[in-house]
Amino acid sequence: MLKRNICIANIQAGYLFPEIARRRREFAASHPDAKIISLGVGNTTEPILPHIDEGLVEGARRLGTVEGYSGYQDEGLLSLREKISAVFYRNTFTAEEIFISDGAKCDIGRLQLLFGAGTKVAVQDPSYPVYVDGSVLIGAASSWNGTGYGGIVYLPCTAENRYFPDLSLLPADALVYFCSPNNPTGAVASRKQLESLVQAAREKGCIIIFDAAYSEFIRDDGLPRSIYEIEGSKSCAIEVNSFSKPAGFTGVRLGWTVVPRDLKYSGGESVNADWARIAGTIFNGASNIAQAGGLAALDSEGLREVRQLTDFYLGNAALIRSALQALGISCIGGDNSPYIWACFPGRKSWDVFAEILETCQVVTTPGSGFGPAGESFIRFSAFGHRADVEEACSRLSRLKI
Ligand code: PL4
Repeated sequence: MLKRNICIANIQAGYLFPEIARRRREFAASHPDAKIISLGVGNTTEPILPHIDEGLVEGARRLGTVEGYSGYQDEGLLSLREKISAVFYRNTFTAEEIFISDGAKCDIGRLQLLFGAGTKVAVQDPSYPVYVDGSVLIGAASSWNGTGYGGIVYLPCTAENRYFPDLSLLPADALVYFCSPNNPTGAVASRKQLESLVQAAREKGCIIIFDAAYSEFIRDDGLPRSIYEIEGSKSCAIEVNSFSKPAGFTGVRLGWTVVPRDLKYSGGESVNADWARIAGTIFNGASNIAQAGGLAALDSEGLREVRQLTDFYLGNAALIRSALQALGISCIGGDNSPYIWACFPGRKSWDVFAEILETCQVVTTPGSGFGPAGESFIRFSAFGHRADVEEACSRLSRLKI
């Protein structure tokens, strides 16, 4: 018989979001009349807007014609890679530096193959659980010690440091995950902060995996949307991004990863060449229908729809944030991000999660699921129909804070 992979044995309990779904199902089974509203998982709810939808439909229609048919597209449509470079990076990358994916999460998982089991990993604490769980699965982190995983360096992001980590804690030669706008805190790093991150990474021989999945929610023009706005970042950063939230593609599945040619390992080898090798070996490309939709999302009408959709969710976020503030609950986020991070001092996150579910029949996400520094926090997601969000906000007043 084969032995179980020790990395899987090391991983703690269930993945956060299925665990929330399990508790929701359990509550629904014992409260069959409850009208449960989810402000939990960050899953889009609004229909894909017409121009982008037509791009998808047209992409599917073309497959039914001799002239328009296409098969495997391993590295992604050239036109889409060029369009991404033009729209997001002022044409500063060649198509060979942009890799089309089936979503940011999938590439976040695969990227660790570049570095392997012995890699030191540093994460913002709290952070999107895939960074840590993915590191455990590849063997870069060891077993759970009660508050965190051995081998992971947690960089606390708290009210005291205004949700930007103390970079003196960053170890040398580490892979560092950084997400801005941040999931779950909703904090957005300033240009100065990202400059200090890039400087620290370069000095310490680190590589940053910059997760920009929420960049289209930034409304403050002074805030950077990409790590590549920072000088020197091409030699120390990979960026992942996604069509999921800006275009409503959570179910369609489309994203991209930028691996600059300037990025090198300590031995001088090209990270870009290795990523092309890995992607070519274990990934067969994103759906060509999804890519047609992605192209539509990046022309002028598509970008207008992206703005309309993200404005809608930001409108939800503003409602949630003011409902919480009216109750005297201190929170951040929600202005340049679809997440609101609310503090319940002295309480356990899972207890507050249970209380909000019981009292308001609203599903949230417990902050402790994002890391030790998330304890006593609750994340509210702004992805929901407007009427549901309004109803959830009015029910929150039932809480006895
Ligand atoms: C639930 C910082 C959501 N089942 O859709 P993708 O793969 O292009 O992007 C996923 C992603 C990447 N980076 C960040 C994210 O927050 C997300 C999506 N996160 C959330 O509620 O935190 C959806 C989570 C999904 C999952 O496990 O990712």
